[in-house]
Amino acid sequence: MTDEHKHGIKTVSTQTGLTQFTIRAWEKRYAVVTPLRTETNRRLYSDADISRLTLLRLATEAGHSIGRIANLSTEMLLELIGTAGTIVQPSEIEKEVVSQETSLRFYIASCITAVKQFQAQALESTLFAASVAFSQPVFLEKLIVPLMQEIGEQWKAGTLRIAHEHLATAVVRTLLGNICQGVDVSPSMPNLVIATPRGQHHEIGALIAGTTAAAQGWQVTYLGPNLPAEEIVGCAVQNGAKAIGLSIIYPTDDPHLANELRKIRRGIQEYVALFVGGSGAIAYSAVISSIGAMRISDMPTFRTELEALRTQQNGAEANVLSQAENGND
Ligand code: B12
Repeated sequence: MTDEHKHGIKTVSTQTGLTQFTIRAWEKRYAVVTPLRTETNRRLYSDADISRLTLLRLATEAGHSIGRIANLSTEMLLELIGTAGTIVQPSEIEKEVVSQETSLRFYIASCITAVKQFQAQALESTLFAASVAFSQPVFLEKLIVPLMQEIGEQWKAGTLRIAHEHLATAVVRTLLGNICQGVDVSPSMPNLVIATPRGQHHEIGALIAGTTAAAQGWQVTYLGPNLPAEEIVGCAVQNGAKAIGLSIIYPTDDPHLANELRKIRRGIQEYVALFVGGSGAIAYSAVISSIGAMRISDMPTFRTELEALRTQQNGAEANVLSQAENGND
């Protein structure tokens, strides 16, 4: 048995949206995936198997017969589904190089279709398949962000209802929360507290920042949206956090927010870094720079800053502590 093969058929059924009967039938007739077997003959599947089965479900739902597509590679399946229902012969597909953009467009379109039909499980399994198919930065920045933006645009235009947006947000929130908290991090790694300040209710950006930091090895404490300064500070102090990440999206003219940010800065040690990101942060640039916080405008910069902080941190903290000890003498 390998580490990759860890999912029982029940989990695979939930994740892919296929019944256990269909999974067994496709395996037997078409060998679409080959699960490992335990000593007691239970099937065990890998993440890649789940991704493949999800694509096969999407392709069959798009009208392709399983018998004709069962042997296609994952890339070919993506291309097939991207061709709006035309059955392309494998030999033709092989000639094509499937670009990442095509795959991303397909996944986003599949997600929007699932949202429009209120199919939470299909949305979940499509996103899960994408999270396996792409690297984490690509999954977060080129799929989740544009997907949420598209949902926002369609909501504004009236082609999606508030209920559609709520369903999508609930699924994305749970998925990112699981990824963020599920990363195996060494206890010796520094702690980062992530939240959105009081009055800020949009939390997906904060979750993306948390997930990004967790992937860099940080221990992330995700507190969720709309938190008073005292609560963020209380958590950061108790955890001995080395950094705090805040997300600001909307509103961009809150008269109380500057004071909340100042309270957070005053409540934490000087060596604790304060990062502020999100599309609305620019509106608070003046206060962000006046309190020595860092406004982050993209995720690559966040990754670079986190890495620099992680390597510098030990020395800086030791200095502050030794100064404090000298002062106490
Ligand atoms: C989901 C959603 C909601 C949900 C939020 C639920 C939740 N739990 O998060 C709910 C229903 C609550 C909501 C409510 C409202 N919303 Co809304 N919402 C959205 C939507 C569709 C998605 C938000 C989102 O997740 N975006 C995707 C994230 C991933 O992008 P991002 O936040 O910019 O983050 C990126 C970066 O900025 C960065 N980042 C973000 N935070 C941080 C933090 C750190 C530390 C770092 C390093 C980086 C970083 O990371 C991300 C990746 O690059 C957006 C559409 C959109 N374009 O975003 C509208 C949107 C933000 N909402 C909007 C509006 C108008 C509202 C309401 C006023 C609607 C209403 N009439 O009631 C209310 C306001 C609620 C309130 N009290 O504040 C507008 C805002 C327009 C504006 N800027 O002026 C938008 C843009 C929709 C639109 N097209 O009009 N909304």
